[in-house]
Amino acid sequence: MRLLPLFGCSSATLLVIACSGTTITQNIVLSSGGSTSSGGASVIGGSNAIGGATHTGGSPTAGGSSSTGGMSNTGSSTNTGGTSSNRGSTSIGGAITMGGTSSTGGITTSGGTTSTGGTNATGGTTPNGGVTSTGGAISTGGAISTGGAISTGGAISTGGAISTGGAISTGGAISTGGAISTGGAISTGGAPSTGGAISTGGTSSIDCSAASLVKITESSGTTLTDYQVLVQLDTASLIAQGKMKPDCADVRLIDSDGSTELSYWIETGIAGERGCNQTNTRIWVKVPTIPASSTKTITAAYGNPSASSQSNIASTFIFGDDFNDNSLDPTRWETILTSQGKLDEMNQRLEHNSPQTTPQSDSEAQSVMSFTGSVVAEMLFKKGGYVYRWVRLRSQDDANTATFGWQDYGELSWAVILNSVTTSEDVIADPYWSTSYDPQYYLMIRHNPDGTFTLGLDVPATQPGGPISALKTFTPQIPLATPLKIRTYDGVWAGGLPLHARWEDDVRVRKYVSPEPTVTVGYCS
Ligand SMILES: [Ca+2]
Repeated sequence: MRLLPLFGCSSATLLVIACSGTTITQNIVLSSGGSTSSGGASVIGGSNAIGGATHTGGSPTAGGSSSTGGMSNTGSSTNTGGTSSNRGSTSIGGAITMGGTSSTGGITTSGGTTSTGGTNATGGTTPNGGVTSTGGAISTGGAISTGGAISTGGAISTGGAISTGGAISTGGAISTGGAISTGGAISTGGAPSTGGAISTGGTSSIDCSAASLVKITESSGTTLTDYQVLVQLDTASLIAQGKMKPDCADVRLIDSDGSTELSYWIETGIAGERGCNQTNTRIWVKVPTIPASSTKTITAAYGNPSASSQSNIASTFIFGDDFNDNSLDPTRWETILTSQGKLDEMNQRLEHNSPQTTPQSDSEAQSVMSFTGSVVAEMLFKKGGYVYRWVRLRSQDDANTATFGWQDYGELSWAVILNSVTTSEDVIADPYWSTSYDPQYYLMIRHNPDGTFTLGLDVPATQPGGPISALKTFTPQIPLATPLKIRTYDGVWAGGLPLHARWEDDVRVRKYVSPEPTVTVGYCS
């Protein structure tokens, strides 16, 4: 046994150093190597103190200039670390715990009523703060941090006033917090919230340096699973600010757990108007679960300069094909050709390339998959001149069908066929409109929850003859259990006028409820 110099010693303090193999049961502040040491009412350490396997402090405990805790370290009502204080594998603070200049927490650290870190404080795997927990000049929390009134934190920080329910939280990757939340990748918080990749709840919300907050509100009263949600993001601004790659390849959609990457697809649109580097980029994301009548928050994250695009139409939708690999996928499409009918996936789209013939040449593509329930089918479309064209969501026998139809000379009508009885009207009655202008269309066929169909088309202002926007709901009801497939048709005959490129692109089918979830995005200011 040897004695070390006292510092900060109270008058009644007795200093004892427990050497290796020795057990001391009273008034221990600094113990070197003993297997078990228990402090008395008041204990103050020397310049070097090394705890034994178990160290239990007295009422006030003050560490020396260097203090290393044992495997298990339980503080008293007051516990003050020295210049350098390293906790053991388990460290439970007393009513007041103050770290030294450098303080490294153990695997599990539970603070007392008041816990103040030193100049450098590194939390353990699971630090649990007390009523008040203040990090030092540099403070890195553990993987999980449940904190006191003030908590500066680790990867996940749930805590007191500023972590969870507390006042201030600066932090880790995820922080759920109190009145003020500053910080990590995700922070859900109190009145003001500044900071990380995601911030929810504050009066001022988000620092979008690495992500934007996407709040999804379900109001149909149904818990939605694998539901496709449209997130509209101003990527032009983010790219201009240097926060996102110019090709949007770094965009990731993260579920509300803060870590699960979700399938997404960035729509391109006609002439790229809905795509990357636009003020209203349309990103579709498949959300695994959206609880009924509630709001959940996911993240649109970005900013990784080495990221490559994960945009994928097939994994995001029930059914989807962007035709970008220039090889028609027989697991997704079956083709029906007559005469000299020709259908090719080329130029990153599905092209109808039948020549003008007698008899007429037909080319059709039909989805292998069929769809039941309430769904929306959407695509880009180009009629391509003096040909017959139609696009349908149809039963196998065509007796129950929702359809767009174009005559060879250009008249456009739409219809719903119920048990082979057709209800139709003209969208554009001018029989020469389509051959005169030949624009690109956005087409939509929706099988509504009540069994009716709504058809919609849009021609943007940038296209010949645009803008045109039309939406029509037909009254005939086709049961939701009826399996329907997407089918597109092109028919060419010898006597027609010159042909143009005829194609479909970005064909996809998604789920639908009414009303659809609303989505709001927290943009950077
Ligand atoms: Ca394409």
